[in-house]
Amino acid sequence: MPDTQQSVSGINIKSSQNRLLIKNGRVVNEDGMEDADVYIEDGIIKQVGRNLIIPGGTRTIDATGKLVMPGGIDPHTHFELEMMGAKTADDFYKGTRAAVAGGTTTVIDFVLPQKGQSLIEAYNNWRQKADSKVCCDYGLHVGVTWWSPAVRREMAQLVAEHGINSFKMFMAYKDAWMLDDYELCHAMETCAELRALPQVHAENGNIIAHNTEKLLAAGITGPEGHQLSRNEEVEAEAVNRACVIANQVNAPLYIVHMMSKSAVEALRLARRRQRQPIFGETLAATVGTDGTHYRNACFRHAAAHVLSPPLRPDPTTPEAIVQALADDDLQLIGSDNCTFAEGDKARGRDNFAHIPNGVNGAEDRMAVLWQKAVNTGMMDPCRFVAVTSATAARVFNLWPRKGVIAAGSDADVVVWDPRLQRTISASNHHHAVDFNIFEGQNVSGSPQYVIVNGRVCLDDGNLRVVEGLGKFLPTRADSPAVYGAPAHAPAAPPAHTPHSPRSVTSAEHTNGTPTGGYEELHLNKQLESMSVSGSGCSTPTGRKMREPGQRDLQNSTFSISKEMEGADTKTSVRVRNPPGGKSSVLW
Ligand code: URQ
Ligand code: ZN
Ligand code: ZN
Repeated sequence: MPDTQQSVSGINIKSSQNRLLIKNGRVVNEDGMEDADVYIEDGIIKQVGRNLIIPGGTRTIDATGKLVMPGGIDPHTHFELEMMGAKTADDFYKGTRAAVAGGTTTVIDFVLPQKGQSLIEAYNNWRQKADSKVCCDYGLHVGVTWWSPAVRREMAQLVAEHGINSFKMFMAYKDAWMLDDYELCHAMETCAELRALPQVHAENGNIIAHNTEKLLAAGITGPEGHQLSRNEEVEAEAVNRACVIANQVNAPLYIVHMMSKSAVEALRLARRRQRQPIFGETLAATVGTDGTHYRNACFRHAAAHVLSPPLRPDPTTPEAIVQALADDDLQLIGSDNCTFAEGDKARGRDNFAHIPNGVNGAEDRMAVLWQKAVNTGMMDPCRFVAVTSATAARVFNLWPRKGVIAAGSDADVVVWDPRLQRTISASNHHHAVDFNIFEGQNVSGSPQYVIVNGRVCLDDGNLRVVEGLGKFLPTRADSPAVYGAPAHAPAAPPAHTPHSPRSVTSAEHTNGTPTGGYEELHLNKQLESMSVSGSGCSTPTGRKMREPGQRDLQNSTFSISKEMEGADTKTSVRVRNPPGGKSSVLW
């Protein structure tokens, strides 16, 4: 079909492009798979099923042998970000173009105000940078990079008036964006009061600053110093501390870019003991490469891998992280796409602490995970959909508009060819940099078609994005995945119950009556939370995170090869995996 529409201004997509039928594919959602056709009209999925009645003139895509999945949601990007004296190479056009090429149809970027800057002003700047450029829908998190009563008021305004439901706090980047523990308490508590989700970058910024001074004084100035200044312990300590702070102020928590086995272990323990949910996000970089690259003799190569927290030299890390994703010890995978040109990375040639932090990942996130997780049999396609799309939609309150193939949802769809082989390379990727941290990796499985709001933007491998096609997605606070059932639901206690300490009366002092004050309340909460502890994450209302719409990894077995080859004649398969999410995948 010829492409007739390249600009979104006065959009006038041909009527045949308004109607699309994806036929003969296998629809994959987080909770199961079925052989079904998908009919799309005017950017919305209208029907999913067999023997659909379709108007004439509808374009048909034959998805025989392909998987039809919800478009990816990348919960962590940095497009057009200025940091460490440089600006990221991928702007909102090039970054979302790369994301769409890889099967991602929604990104959530971070507004990062400078210390002292108005959060609203920074938010408006981001909207201005993004709105006319994005090739797919996007949402925003806002960084709380300094603290004052004015910041608190602006957080409330952002939630009430600007569609923000998550705020990122930094425990690293001392003297730039870092908050101390007192400020973290206030910021997380404010999030809980607003029923927004606090996010943290978990690394101990003071230890990093101290280690950096010592390394530089010892003459270690190259990129290997970056990793040495912030080892696993530095990350794991901050993960634990962030969880403790969240627990103290009775807030849920989302930990971004978890990079190490130690950090995941700290998270696993915290998820067991805490009442409020904690979500762990890892990155494509973490599962797709490792920290041995910091020792590469070529500065350009090593510096291109610098991000924070760093990649780990322990070669067992990528597989352990994939396993954690499969086991629900981690819940999401993002890209943290934050690309810098070679010249900008070179700012740190004589001092690793000046190398701008960030790597690519928006384009290859899904293919890299598919290769490492599904092709190895560690994860089935449903869990793949959960960690690349559906869980982000739930956590950030975009579900079921996004993250699911269902009638009524936005037509953000990937037709995934599990047999499509390609080699990842900077020579053919769509990022604005000439380096790719996954260079030379062969992957089997990539998108053949990517549909963004009903428009075919990757068409049998040909990328035809439209600058400005995407829209800003306001995200409502009080996400049910974070704060439990809506307030009107019966029998659910308020999800966020602030501690209500009261002072001891003089009568109680004299006769020794138990006070029922803060400590007792706190203990009761801990006892209650123990009663719902287990492998899954529990919501504040005490129910398990996994709901009817979500699959249960603990009870599933699955063989995709049989399904795809048609050996099994069932048209609908509920996925069943043994504990640990293992499945036998034999392509
Ligand atoms: O810390 C981050 O998320 C951004 C600002 C920089 N990228 C990175 O190194 N992770
Ligand atoms: Zn960060
Ligand atoms: Zn980031």
